[in-house]
Amino acid sequence: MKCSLTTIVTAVLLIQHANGNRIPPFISNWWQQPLNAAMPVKTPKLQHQDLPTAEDALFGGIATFAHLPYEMCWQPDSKFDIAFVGAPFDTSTSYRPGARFGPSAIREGSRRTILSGGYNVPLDVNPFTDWAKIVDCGDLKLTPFDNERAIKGIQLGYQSLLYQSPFNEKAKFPRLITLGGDHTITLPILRSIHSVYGPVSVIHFDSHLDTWSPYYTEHDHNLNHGTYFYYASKEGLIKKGESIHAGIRSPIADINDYKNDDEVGFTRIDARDIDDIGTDGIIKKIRKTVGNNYVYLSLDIDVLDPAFSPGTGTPETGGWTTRELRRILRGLDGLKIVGADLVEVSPPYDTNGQITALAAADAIFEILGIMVKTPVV
Ligand SMILES: [Mn+2]
Repeated sequence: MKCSLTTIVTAVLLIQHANGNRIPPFISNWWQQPLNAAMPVKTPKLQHQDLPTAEDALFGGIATFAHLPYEMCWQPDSKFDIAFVGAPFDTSTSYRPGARFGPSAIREGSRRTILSGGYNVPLDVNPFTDWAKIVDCGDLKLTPFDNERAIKGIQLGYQSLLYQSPFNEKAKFPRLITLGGDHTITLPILRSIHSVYGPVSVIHFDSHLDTWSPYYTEHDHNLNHGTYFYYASKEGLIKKGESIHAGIRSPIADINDYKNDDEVGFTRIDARDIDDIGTDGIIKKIRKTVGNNYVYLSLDIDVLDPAFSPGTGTPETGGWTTRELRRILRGLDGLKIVGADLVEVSPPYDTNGQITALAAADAIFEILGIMVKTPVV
């Protein structure tokens, strides 16, 4: 059969944005560039300013978090204040795998956010256009065949970013927001964080304790997404008694699990506590626990009820809503957040409405806002 294929697709968005003067130079240089520089030469009727820019491409382009510029962050001359990095690792998962696809899912879930439209009303900040240079470094390269190698790879990759120069004098070290990945990734991250800040308070949003002691031996072979805090505590990476879980509700063997959790060094807020003390009571308890310490914030998306985050490895009913979680996160405004991760997004179990990916992206939007508002020096 003879076919004639003559399909011509031309789509040019003639939208001009006139708010460039609010954008710091390191961003405006990037996002006001025409997407196709060759276009004006061949189409004389179009003016440069009529051409579509990256800002117009809400649903186009290669996904970075919130359309942030992609940066080759491991290059020696790379400078940034806050960077996103993906850790696509899920081979220490105990139940449903798939979180290796979390980083790309979260970036897809963040497409709705654009840099100039990123004003956070309750926090009164647009994190993207404030003082900080924020970039997306892409993902760490992690093998699924050798967990020990992958865990070392996370620490190596993360730590080398941590020691890059900040772009702005307001920061002493760059700060990273890691997109997981199963929760095991938090251990090599905390090892890196410790090399800069010493022991830190951890604010851990999760339905699970993740402090369980290894069942069989003390070797790293039993390092998994339910035991990493046991190791972190044992290695002296966290401030014992000044770290806290929020949203706990998973099944436990018996009350000894909580006793073990006490020994590992955590205070607990159960998910159901919200019925008695509300979001404000939860915020107060978190702030009282961590005080003025350096804080590492680790957020397992299963802290949300599965109605709001079905796409996760180990869902537990009876969790918080997205609105409640976002309010609690904003309540941490002013704390010295030295780094954060959002883990356990498993897109194979998400809906085709991307509920989980959206919740993850928006939770990060709140965290990013408070990180920008409070530089850590
Ligand atoms: Mn969990």
